[in-house]
Amino acid sequence: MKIAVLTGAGVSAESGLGTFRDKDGLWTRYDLNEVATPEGFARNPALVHDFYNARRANCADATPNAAHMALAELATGPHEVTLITQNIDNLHTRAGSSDVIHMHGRLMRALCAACGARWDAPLVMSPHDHCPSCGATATRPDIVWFGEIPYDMDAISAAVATCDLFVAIGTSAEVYPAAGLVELAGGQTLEINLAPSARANAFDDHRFGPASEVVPAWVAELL
Ligand code: BV8
Repeated sequence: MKIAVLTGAGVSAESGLGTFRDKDGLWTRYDLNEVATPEGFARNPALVHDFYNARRANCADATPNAAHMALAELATGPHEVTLITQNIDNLHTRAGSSDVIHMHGRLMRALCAACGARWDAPLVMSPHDHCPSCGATATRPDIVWFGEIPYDMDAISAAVATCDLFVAIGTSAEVYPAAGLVELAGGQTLEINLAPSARANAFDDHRFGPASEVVPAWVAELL
């Protein structure tokens, strides 16, 4: 089968990386307008760098869990798997998945807002960092903030529209265009989550429970 998988923060929750909207989620502790919008970055780049420096440190200390490992194993079988993630952590790649589509960017990458150059981010970024290409001090985390266009939308739309099976794992389906991909899905649709998401009714099938338990069991069936 052609399988398109979309993951969200729930797949990394059991690796100790907080989700956004659950109890004590990131957006309950930080104002997303301050730390995850281009306007917030323009107002206070130091505040935004501190926010992502803390998440980069957490990510460096975290390890992939059984859900990440199972999705990497799924791609080694007979099925053609496209792995799309809303997550900015690198746990899918560290679990062995290749060609992961990071539609909202990557914590471990830096971007020059002046010339568009990209490079591996240092653990700690600051507003005084110079771009290694043009020298400007306009460096930012290579992350898609609210109001910005997600990355690789053409490849994502094509993979979802032509798949036999679309699976959303660990996402609340509150943020668009990611939450609308189920509408685009050409084949069967399955939601794997701790609890029904905001778009649960749009899916044909559902499996509820912790990703580290439900995803390996589902992958074992497919393999
Ligand atoms: C854009 C990077 C134009 C930063 C992120 C239509 C309607 C309404 C609003 C809009 C709309 N279209 C656009 C908008 C505006 C906005 C939006 O959607 N706002 C929301 C808040 C209403 N969207 C945008 O601005 C997007 N850009 O639209 O540009 C455009 C339009 C069309 C086509 C092209 C361009 C840009 C959005 C990207 C913003 N950046 N992240 C950062 O990470 O700091 S979004 C961020 O939140 C995440 O990346 C993720 O994408 C998103 C949602 O989070 P989830 O991953 O779902 O996490 P959440 O905590 O919400 O849920 C966790 C789930 O896991 C829960 O369901 C829980 O039950 C479950 N769970 C928990 N533990 C476990 C578990 N499941 C299994 N096992 C467990 N152990």
